[in-house]
Amino acid sequence: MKVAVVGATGLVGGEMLKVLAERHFPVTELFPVASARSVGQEIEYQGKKYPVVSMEAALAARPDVAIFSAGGSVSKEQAPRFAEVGTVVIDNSSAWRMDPTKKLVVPEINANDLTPQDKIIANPNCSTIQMVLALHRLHAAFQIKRIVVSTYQSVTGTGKKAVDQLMAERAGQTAANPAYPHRIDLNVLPHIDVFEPNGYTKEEMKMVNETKKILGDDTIQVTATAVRIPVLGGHSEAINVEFAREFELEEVYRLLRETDGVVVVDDVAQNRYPMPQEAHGQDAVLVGRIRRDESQPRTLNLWVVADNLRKGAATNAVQIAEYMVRLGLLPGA
Ligand code: 2RA
Repeated sequence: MKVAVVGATGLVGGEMLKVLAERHFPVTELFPVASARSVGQEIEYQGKKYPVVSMEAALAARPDVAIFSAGGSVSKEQAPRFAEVGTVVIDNSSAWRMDPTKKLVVPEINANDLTPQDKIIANPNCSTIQMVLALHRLHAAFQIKRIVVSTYQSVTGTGKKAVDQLMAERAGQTAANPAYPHRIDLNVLPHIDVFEPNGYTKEEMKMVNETKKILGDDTIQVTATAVRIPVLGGHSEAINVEFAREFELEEVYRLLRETDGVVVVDDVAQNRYPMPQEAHGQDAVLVGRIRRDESQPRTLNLWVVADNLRKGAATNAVQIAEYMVRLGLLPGA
């Protein structure tokens, strides 16, 4: 496979390269793409150095697959150009996620919807991926009515600038080029992405809208509060979910244990519950603190943690590419 990684010098791009190598994706030629100021730099992939190339050079090479993680405006403009030359684009930005003509895919849930006609495939938002992966088998069994979710998100979701800000503040310095409008170390910001006219942030509305699209059910009600915390390892979520049908807790445990990509970490007697430090570097979505909401019927509380750069971004994208290879849906397959 000829593979282009667009946004190769970013945090997610770096993780994409790591995950492609770890999962032995059949890369025959690699085109790491970044902005003009990075062209000519080298990146390492499986012990070999590759020059960072321009968008035009990658496009001219007509890769079989291009994994984009370079922001919405780049994707909006460039993904159709790659699709036109026959490349399958897997896009990690929000540009195409809610486009009704594009699939929004978490492979364990809806990869079966992919067809040879899908040339631009959207990778969902990190905080949505981990939530729907934890909930989709429960939805099939008990029918979700409403989700109330609060997130505790790692600064890696913002990118290198935010990691630098956190580390500078932790070292007692002021960040030269801060990513956030406030200090993040020793602080908590109820603000991720921009505010919308309805008072919610874009991140919160992504959780509302993407959940319905991935689970294929517009009746699911979702309300979200997305919060940035001074953590590096992964995103955490407190999820309160109300079902239409009654459930037994034993059945919930069984379904979660049987869910591909989910690991139940729930032994409070031993102080075992998911934490970002533990999720860091793993592909699994960790689920714990599983308990009935005693304040209302048919309602469950969960605590869900995942490495947002891996299952929340790179791993999910590479899994989509693997699926396309397996089904012979990539041009070079
Ligand atoms: C964040 N959800 O954590 C974003 C990254 N896609 O800011």
